[in-house]
Amino acid sequence: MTVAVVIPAYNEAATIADIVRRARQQVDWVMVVDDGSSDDSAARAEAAGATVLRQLENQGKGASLWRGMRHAIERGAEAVITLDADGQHCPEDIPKLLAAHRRDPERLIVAARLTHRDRAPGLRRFANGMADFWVSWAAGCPIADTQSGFRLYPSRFIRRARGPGQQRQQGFVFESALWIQAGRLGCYPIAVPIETIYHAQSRPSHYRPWSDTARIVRLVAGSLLRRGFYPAGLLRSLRLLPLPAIADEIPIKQVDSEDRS
Ligand SMILES: Nc1nc2c(ncn2[C@@H]2O[C@H](COP(=O)(O)OP(=O)(O)OP(=O)(O)O)[C@@H](O)[C@H]2O)c(=O)[nH]1
Ligand SMILES: [Mg+2]
Repeated sequence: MTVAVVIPAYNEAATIADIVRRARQQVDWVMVVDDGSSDDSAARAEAAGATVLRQLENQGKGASLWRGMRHAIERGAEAVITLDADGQHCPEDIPKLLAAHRRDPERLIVAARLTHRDRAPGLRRFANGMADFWVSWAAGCPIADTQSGFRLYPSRFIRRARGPGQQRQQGFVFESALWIQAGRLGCYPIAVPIETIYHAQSRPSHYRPWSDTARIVRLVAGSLLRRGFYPAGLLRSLRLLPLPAIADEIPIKQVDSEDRS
């Protein structure tokens, strides 16, 4: 199976080479999307063995992920694994995602930070718990750790999914939009548990708690409003109703655009 690892990077010179080297021990094809970094992330990634796609101006994590994912499937990848460049995701966990994909090739896989959750800062834990509830509701299926960027996407899903069109959707919110699309397409996510890692000395987060959370709230609110609050989705996300074998047939182009709400 041809698998590509796609790593979005914005000023990650401190960690990128180590992550690329470790990822290459698991998978031959590792791609870094450098998003207008002002440090030498791109050069370090290349020297460590990654293919580097460069964006001269910063476009956001979502836009970079989408570019890397499309690039990979256009060149024959059957699945794309995304992971962060800052050392919070261990490339050594990649085989767990691949094993889950072999068992269930149509579904998305999320590496969920379920072990040692107490290592995450309290506020972050609270925000992630809220996001899990609302995003799962809008997706109409239970999703553990919706804010984890360590995922496996089957190429069939990427071909059917819609990219981040508007500028406001190109950042972190895009990964939540993909969950909603996955629910609509019946590619219900499966979680594989991983460790929660927060390094004491790590750089400040690029996630902006207010504006990025507000974008996720708008995305979910717009999606729920358009579907009349989607009561079946709420019950399914809480495991009070079984998931349908065939997804609710809602064309992807009508969903997930906060700008149309
Ligand atoms: N391409 C691109 N990648 C980004 C951008 N902002 C963040 N990233 C990458 O996205 C990944 C996650 O960013 P973080 O800042 O660690 O955000 P987070 O992991 O959600 O938040 P924390 O839990 O606080 O670390 C890293 O690989 C970053 O380099 C961006 O503007 N463009
Ligand atoms: Mg991080």
